[in-house]
Amino acid sequence: MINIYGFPLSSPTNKVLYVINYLDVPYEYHHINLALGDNHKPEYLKINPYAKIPAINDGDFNLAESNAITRYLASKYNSELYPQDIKKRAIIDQWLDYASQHIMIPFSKIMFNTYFYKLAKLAPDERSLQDGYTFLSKNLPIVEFKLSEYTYIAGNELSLADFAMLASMDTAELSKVDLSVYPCITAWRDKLKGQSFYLKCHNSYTESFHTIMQKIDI
Ligand SMILES: N[C@@H](CCC(=O)N[C@@H](CS)C(=O)NCC(=O)O)C(=O)O
Repeated sequence: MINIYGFPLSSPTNKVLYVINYLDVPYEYHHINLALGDNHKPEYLKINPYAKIPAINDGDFNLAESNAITRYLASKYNSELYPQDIKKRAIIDQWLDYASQHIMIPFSKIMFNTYFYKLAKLAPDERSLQDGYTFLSKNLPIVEFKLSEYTYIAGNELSLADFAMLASMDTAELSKVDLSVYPCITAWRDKLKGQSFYLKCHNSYTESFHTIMQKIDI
C-alpha cells in the first residue's frame, strides 16, 4: 500500500492525489498539518529529511518532490501517462517543469502574499505579489497557445503534464487570475475538473480552501 503524506491546500500534494486517483490504485492518505509543524516531526523527517510535503512511502522506499512522485507512480503502474518512448517522456518532463516553475510558482507568490503570510502574521511583499501577476500574464499565453494546437498539455494524449498543470492552476479563482480570457485553457480545465479523479479529491480547490480556513486548527 502506498502512503501519501500531504496537506490539502498544497498544489504539489493535489497533483500527486490527482494522479493516484486517476491510476485508481489503493493508497492511504496521511494529513501532515503544516500549521502545527507536523512536517518537522522526527517520524516525518524519516520520510522526507528536508521536511516538505508531499512525500510517499512505498514499503521500504520513500520519495519526495511531486513531479518525481508522479513519474514513479506512472512508471510503477505502467501507465501511458508517462510512456516509455524517450522523446514523449522528454516533452512531458519539459511541461512538468514548465508547470512547476512558470505556473505554480507565480500562483504561489500570489497565494502567499494574499492569504498565507497573513495567517503567519507576516507582511505581504508587494513586489513579489506583482511578480506573480506579471509572470502569469507572460506564461499563461504559452499554455493557451499549446492547447490551441493540441488536446492536452504535452500533445494529443493525456499525460502527467496535465495533472501538474491542473494542480498549478487550482488557485486561479482565489488569486483573482481570470482564466476565462484563455478559452482553450478554460475548456481543457473544465473537462479535467469534471472527471472522477478530480472529484474524488474535492469539488474545487476554492471550496477546500474556504472549508479549511474556517477551522482554526488546520
Ligand atoms: N518542489 C516541491 C515543493 C514542495 C513544497 O514546497 N511543499 C510545501 C507545501 S506546498 C511545504 O512542504 N511547505 C512546508 C515548509 O516549507 O515548511 C514539490 O513539487 O513537491
